Amino acid sequence: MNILLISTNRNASPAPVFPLGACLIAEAADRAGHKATLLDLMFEKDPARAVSKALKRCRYDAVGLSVRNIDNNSMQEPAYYIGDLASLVRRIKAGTDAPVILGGAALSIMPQEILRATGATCAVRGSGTAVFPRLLDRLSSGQPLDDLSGIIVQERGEGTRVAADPATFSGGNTPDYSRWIDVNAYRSRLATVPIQTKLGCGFKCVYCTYPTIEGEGRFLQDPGITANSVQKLAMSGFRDFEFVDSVFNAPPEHALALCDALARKQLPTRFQSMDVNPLFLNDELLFAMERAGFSGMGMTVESASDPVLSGLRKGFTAAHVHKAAETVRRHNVPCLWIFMFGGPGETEETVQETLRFAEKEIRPADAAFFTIGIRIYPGTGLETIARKQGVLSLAPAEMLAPVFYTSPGVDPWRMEQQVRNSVQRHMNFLCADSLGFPYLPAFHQLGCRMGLTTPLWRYTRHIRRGLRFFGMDE
Ligand code: B12
Repeated sequence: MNILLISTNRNASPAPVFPLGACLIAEAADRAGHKATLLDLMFEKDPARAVSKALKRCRYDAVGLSVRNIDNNSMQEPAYYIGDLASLVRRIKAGTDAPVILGGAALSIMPQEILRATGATCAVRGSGTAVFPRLLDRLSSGQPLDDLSGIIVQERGEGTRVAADPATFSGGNTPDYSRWIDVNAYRSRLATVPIQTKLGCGFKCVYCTYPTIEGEGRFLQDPGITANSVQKLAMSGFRDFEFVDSVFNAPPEHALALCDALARKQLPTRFQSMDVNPLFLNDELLFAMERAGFSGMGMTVESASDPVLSGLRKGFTAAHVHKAAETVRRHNVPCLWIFMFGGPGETEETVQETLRFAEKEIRPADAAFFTIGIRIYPGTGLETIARKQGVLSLAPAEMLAPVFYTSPGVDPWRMEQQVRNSVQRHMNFLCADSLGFPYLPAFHQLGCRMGLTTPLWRYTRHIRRGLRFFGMDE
């Protein structure tokens, strides 16, 4: 079959992200004997026109859309992407009779709602590398779709989520990017190359969708295979890699083995992961990360206060957070501390406790990133808590446009003031809405031209001082 795949993500904040999922699906279709073309909308000036042009150029038998984001998870500056997606589907249907198939992380979270909002033919829930070729076979032979595992057809229930097929995962989890997308456009904006080293998440954080997207079981990629993939990409000029696993250092021995395998390769590369868990952080792992060439890590502690950590079911305590800060201070890997204010159990005192931690324990050269309010997704523990507390009354089907939780134990306005005061006084602190500020994409391009390397948050205090000098950082 002749397949058009469209990567619909146009969000360039904090940086454009390589469409890993879309490239993997294109390669899976290709391997199955179909002819796949990938249209990446990330840098298209007029995406609607680009789609119409593609549909006029060629006759396609199926159109697949990769949908990464529903929204931007920000209560302060919410962005919602499904409205644009619906317009895009309408435009595609006006230009072709081919079935429109949706897939991507967003579909794993709320498949029926997105199908209903867009009017697409069907959706794939979970990994598509094994399912998409099967779906194409059914389409080409005119067989029904709705009994195929992982496929959701409008208004016929939630469908089963398909776990990724380990066989497909271990064989082909780093696509040949240059074949599918404009890699230079990504690199010139300091985008990192995503690398997946495992699948699944066994943690029970109340707000999180990762177990829904990837499954609760765990499949670990052989570190030697990952290191070989990185080496291959390094040989074609890629330098900055980012591990996109749910949690990088769980299980810790897998992360350690991976760092050792990468260090042995002696590559001119830099690595990052935005999801490091304080529970499994120790000197041994940090030494290994230094040897492998880590240029940054995100420590997703969310809070430094026990009532909130327990309310969020993070599985660690404030003592672990403090210990992680001591460990980080003994090493050279730059660290972005990530906090989420307003979770179950949050009060004015717990906000103060977390801010005190950030102000005292985080090195000035490191950075802290604060979000306020937590996006509630259907099916999560947070949804149950919010309903019990009377914070949420919308039906699950109405939760596609973002809805946020803040603890009834704290006045949201007061909490925001507390956090903003701290950000005002500490130039290495960032709020979620700083990422939405209009200069960020330009900063990335400028940074790249100046020879700066990612992650740019390492320069937070310098950038903010510069902005403050020009009256642009209040
Ligand atoms: C790593 C990650 C990041 C990294 C990305 C680094 C990088 N270089 O890529 C960083 C930290 C930068 C990041 C940022 C953001 N992220 Co993020 N991120 C993730 C994470 C953990 C993994 C994504 C990934 O690469 N997965 C691996 C690839 C292979 O999987 P995949 O793309 O989903 O593709 C598979 C399937 O979906 C399917 N598939 C994909 N496309 C298609 C198409 C078709 C036709 C078919 C059939 C199947 C199919 O098959 C693929 C292969 O198995 C996910 C959560 C998760 N566990 O998925 C969140 C996630 C995608 N992020 C999310 C969000 C919201 C964001 C931000 C908006 C947050 C913010 N406020 O800054 C930004 C947006 C960035 C941007 N420019 O778009 C949400 C999106 C859902 C939502 N709520 O809207 C997720 C799901 C997390 C969540 N909160 O639930 N993110």
